[in-house]
Amino acid sequence: MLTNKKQQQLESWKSDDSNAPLTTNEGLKMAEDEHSLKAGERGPTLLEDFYFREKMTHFDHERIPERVVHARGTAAHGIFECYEDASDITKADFLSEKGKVTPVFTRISTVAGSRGSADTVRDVRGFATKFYTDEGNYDLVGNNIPVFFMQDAIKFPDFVHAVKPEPHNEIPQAQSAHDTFWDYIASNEESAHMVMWHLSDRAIPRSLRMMEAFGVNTYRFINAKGDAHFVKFHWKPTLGVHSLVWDEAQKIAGKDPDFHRRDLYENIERGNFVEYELGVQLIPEANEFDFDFDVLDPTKLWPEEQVPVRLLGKMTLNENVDNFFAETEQVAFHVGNVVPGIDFSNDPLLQGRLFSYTDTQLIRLGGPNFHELPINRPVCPFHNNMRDGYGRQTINKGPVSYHQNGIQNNHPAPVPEEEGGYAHYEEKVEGRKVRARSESFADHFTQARMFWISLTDIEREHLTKAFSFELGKVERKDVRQRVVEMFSHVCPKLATTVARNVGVEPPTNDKPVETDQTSPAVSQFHDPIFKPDTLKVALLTDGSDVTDVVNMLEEAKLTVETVSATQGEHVDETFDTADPVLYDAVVVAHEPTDARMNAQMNAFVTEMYNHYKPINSLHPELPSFASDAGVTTTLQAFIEDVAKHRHWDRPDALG
Ligand code: HDE
Repeated sequence: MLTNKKQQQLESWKSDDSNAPLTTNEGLKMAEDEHSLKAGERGPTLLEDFYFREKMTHFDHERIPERVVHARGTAAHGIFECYEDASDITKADFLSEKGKVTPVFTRISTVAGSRGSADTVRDVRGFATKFYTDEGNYDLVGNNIPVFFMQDAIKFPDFVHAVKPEPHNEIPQAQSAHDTFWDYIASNEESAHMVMWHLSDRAIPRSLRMMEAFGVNTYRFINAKGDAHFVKFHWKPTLGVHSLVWDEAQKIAGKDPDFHRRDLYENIERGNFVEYELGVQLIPEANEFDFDFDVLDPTKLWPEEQVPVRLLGKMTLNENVDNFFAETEQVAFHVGNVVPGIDFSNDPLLQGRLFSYTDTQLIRLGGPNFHELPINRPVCPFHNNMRDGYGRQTINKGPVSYHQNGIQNNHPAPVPEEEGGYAHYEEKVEGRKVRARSESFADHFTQARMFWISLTDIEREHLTKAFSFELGKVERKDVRQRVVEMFSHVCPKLATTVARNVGVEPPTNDKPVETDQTSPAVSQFHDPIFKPDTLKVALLTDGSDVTDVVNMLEEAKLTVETVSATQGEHVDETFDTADPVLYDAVVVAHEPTDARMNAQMNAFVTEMYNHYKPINSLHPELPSFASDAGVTTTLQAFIEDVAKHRHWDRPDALG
């Protein structure tokens, strides 16, 4: 098991209770934990029972508010390794030396659902990383979609109210397919670009290990000479970008609501460590106005063809948490946690986020000392004159808690910039105080259309279906009509198809916004990475030994589970506990032993077919399919098919 500086720090906070006597929180050993103290065996419980009181009081208080957004998440520890000295663009120390290793903790989340909601809902995924650098904690708090629903943070509470379950009946959970979300969209055209991504397959990832992530907001890099670049951050998964299909995603939400967190946890436990490369897009400050979008507008991406991504290093998630609450739940990210060499831009969404993250931790984690929780502590020393408050742990010595002071020779003392002290970038700013938005933020459809016309046919088909599903769930006809009208500016044909599917009039507008600009990089099929590694195969057997087949598949780095009618020595799951939606591919190893098993196998394989997944049969009896795309009879051919994930050339598939 790998350890790092942060892991070592956390060790001192860990408690191994496995062989320990039971005590109170004061350390008193207890002789009993079955019965409360009573006046007589059938009598009332006595107030004197300090252990009962302590146990019950602690229990009564063991819930904290869930995150107002991103409540459902999962996390892992890891390391970030720097590829090269990037001091030409930033003086950030963790990016200054080839091979330099920094401990990290990454939490990946859905946005709208509550803590107990399902993993595979259609939603944006949050992707927040805390780098425990030698210069203090740096938090990169991003999403798996490169743009956002709005341009100004003041609209965030409205948007979140609209997407969350409706307030009168708390329905639906973790879904955008309802009236208030789509009413918000139709009333706020700046969301058009983000909605196109939200309806794309990016919003239903196959695995948290197989999605890109983005910093979204525009930040600044500053080097030691004081040169500044605008910067956008990217995470690129080494397993490639892959998605579920919608029918499958919905079924998984019931069959295994923990599908994504289980996949992440189990793969790390198996030693299949999870890798993402960190990249940056850079625009020198001098070129701020050279683009047909405003570099500060968070509803716009910087096409990778115009501003290439430079890779700076790789993150490897290699260790699961020991305790979900202490680590995953109590971790507190903040976009304002930066290190020298990284600064902010005037992106109005980012500016608002800078306020919100500390503010929300104060209520969620109960006071101003959340930075002292083990998971949040930096690995470098920290000293200042902030004192007291709920749950304070540090025991500051001496009489001084103020600056300037003479008693301690003015310590803790500020550090000059040349010696590593953080100094804000001295951007010149002037303007009138106005509640307004720049005219350069006014175009809401060009990049939405650019996204649409850059997708492959399959992606466009999925997006059209997603639109029809989502709007199909909207009860108010006028909302459906307004959405169709709005998206006619992206593509009148798309809007007309959706209008027909959801029973409203075709849009009156028949001309899309004028652009033929494409950005092939936005398609997840552009330059795809296809590997069989870690994909999960169901091996349908009659219960007998299939070690040879398992070995061969595992040699190809696949994960294999045997499925049969009943539990047994060579069986991992039964047809009762397994389900085709939980696997990437299926091998039928044996003939069914009876009619019931025949029906179970056929149902299993047919579902895999409907979701475009590779199918292999080592015996000739298979249901007959109209297309043999991704249907093989040798394991070698099957492994190649699995690497490709889905086989779309199945016109009769229902998924
Ligand atoms: Fe967040 N966001 N956000 N957000 N966000 C929170 O902070 C907020 C935005 C993101 O795993 C909250 O600790 C505002 C964009 C992630 O713990 C809160 C605005 C992006 C996480 C908050 C945004 C994000 C959060 C809730 C608009 C992608 C989960 C709990 C101006 C770049 C972090 C918390 C974790 C969490 C505010 C928009 C990413 C309320 C005001 C854009 C990944 O502070």
